[in-house]
Amino acid sequence: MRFDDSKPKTQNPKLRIAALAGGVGGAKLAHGLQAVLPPGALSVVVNTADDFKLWGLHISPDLDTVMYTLAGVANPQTGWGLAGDTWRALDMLTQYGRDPWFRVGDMDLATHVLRTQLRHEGRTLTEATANLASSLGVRSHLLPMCDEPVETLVETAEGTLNFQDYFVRRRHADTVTGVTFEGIDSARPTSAVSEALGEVAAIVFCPSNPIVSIGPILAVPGMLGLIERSRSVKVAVSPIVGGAALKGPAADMLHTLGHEVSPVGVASLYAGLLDGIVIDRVDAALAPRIEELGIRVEITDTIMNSDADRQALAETVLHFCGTLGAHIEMERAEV
Ligand code: FO1
Repeated sequence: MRFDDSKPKTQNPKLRIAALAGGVGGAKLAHGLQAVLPPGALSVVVNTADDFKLWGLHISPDLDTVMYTLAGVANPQTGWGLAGDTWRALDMLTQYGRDPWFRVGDMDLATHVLRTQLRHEGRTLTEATANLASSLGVRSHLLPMCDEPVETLVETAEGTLNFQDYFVRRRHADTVTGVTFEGIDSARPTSAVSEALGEVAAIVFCPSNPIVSIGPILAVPGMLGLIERSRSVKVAVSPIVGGAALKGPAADMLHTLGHEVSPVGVASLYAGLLDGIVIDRVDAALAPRIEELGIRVEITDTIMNSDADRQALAETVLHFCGTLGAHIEMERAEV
């Protein structure tokens, strides 16, 4: 069994790209980037603050969403879980009188069982992830943001809720008045993450929720310094299009936490870190306000309904990085 697969291996570091991603939206762009870049050129740093324990298993929803998407085996309807999965284990739990509120499929269960076993054997989350991803044939480097446990907690009128409790069990219906990342003070970027963000041509902030998906990655002590010191071009793709989120509760959360629900609000959250931001055509009129923040703007179609959309957006992002000074080598995408 090999556990060193998390190290970026492409020869020339200038040709490497790092992406920061949460779940479904981030996974789609990462998939497009993987398709247009040479094998091994992409490292994806993934949020792990959504991780939690269920039925005694270590579940890493965002890592699994990105892993299944990059492996081409994700459920196309939900974006999370596996295509063609079945629910017999959950049916059995129901027979035992338990509430299977978190829909773990039978094949997905194997991922959580093996991750939990690898962790019990003393492997870090980074090592366990590399093992799972390489077994599925993922040709990019899938990197947890840190190896220490971090847990997103949301403040609501019902009290403080664990993220999955808020997001899945309660269907993100509660108004969020605060967000904290428990355990973040003890977290550190892993050596694989430091290396991946160090000498790269570009760092891409995927269109994931800026508060609860990209937010925890940036909150890991030392992460901002790594990004700031990296001499790469830094570009984000706005997850807010026409005043709404591409998926999930990002728009409501931005609003209740006092941010503008627009690409301007997203750009303001990342201000000081970004060279550029890619926004949707429907938000074109906002470009001058973003440029006032010292952030260059690229306008394109950002909704990814197909593999072709993912690759087209990835190519636009990489060309934009090129106009901002990054040297990037693409290869013809496999469709
Ligand atoms: N999201 C849901 O909305 N409902 C589910 O039952 C659910 C199950 C699930 C199982 C495994 C997995 O890896 C992800 C799963 N997700 C589910 C998605 C996930 O919890 C969220 O999308 C992310 O945490 C937010 O990025």
